[in-house]
Amino acid sequence: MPTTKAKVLRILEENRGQTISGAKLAKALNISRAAVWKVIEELRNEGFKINAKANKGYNLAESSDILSVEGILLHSQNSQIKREQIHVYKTLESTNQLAKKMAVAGVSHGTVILAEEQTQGRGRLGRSFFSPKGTGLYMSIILCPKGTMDQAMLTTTAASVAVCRAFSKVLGIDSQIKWVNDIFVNNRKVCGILTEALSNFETGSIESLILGIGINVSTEKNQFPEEIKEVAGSLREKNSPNTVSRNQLAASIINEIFTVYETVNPQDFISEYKSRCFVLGKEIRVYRGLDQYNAKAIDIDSQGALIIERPDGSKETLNSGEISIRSKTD
Ligand code: BTX
Repeated sequence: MPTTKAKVLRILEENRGQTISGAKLAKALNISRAAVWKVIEELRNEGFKINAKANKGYNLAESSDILSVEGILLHSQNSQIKREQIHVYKTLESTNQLAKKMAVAGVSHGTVILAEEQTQGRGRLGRSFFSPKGTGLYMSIILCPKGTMDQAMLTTTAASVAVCRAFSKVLGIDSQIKWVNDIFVNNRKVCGILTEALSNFETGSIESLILGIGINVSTEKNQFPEEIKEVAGSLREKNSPNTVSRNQLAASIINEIFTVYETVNPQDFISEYKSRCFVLGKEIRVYRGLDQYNAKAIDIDSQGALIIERPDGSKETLNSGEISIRSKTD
């Protein structure tokens, strides 16, 4: 059941930018005007930009961009996602970490965890993901597939395509994929995806997949730590006229992920993955554990694995690992 605060927020979100009188809110929710005022103050304290005009009422500013269950539900066309499956936090060490705990505790397929900031955002291979407050989207989706590790790889591939589709639909931004699952806009990494699997050791089957998605939405260039300044980028500049909220972007990504996840024929999204994958045809350096070597990226197979050709002409299929594109001088 939504709380009174959630109900007030929903009405404000539905009427974003428009002023609604305290009396109207009070009547719609069957509470007193004083109770409305109290809830508005609580929301303001949480960071929502709510303007109050004497004798007119309240309005949620177009520029208010705080993550909320209400905001996500409002933009979510996916009837599968239920209010109780969306969890929004101010701060977490890592959304993937909490998602794992929740998956072990048995939460349902489709549960989503988001945070305004992560203090220990995780990347792949023990790396970290810079996750500053309020300017990014850091979320984890718990999926309970019925299958093996192959499907885990395919799910990651599908998620990359889903994120690109959402960027295109809600922001009109064209994005490219660097195998395995980094998303680039204007040659800069704006998104990383970390998929972690919880498997049953006895049967070898996957009990749940944690799909972690980190996006720099409006993190400014000078905010990024020195070591990633030349690589990292954001979807939009701070204060840009683009009024798409992070709630809207999150809802679109969730929606696209469920759509591709349920695709009967994976080749539909594999072909899109390939067309967005900018490493194909390029000379690359492959890093696998302690081993590293040169190769050429040739193709993506039906499971999302990278097919490479080594200088001696032999071909190899990479199911995991790390690559970088070589410059002519490497
Ligand atoms: P990755 O290992 O491919 O990327 C991490 C590497 O990318 C870092 O070593 C650094 O070089 C660079 N990097 C770090 N932070 C950023 C950033 N904000 N933007 C661009 N480049 C960066 C990619 O791992 C997977 C990242 C998943 C992050 C999500 S956020 C929600 C979920 N929770 C969690 O802890 N992780 C996932």
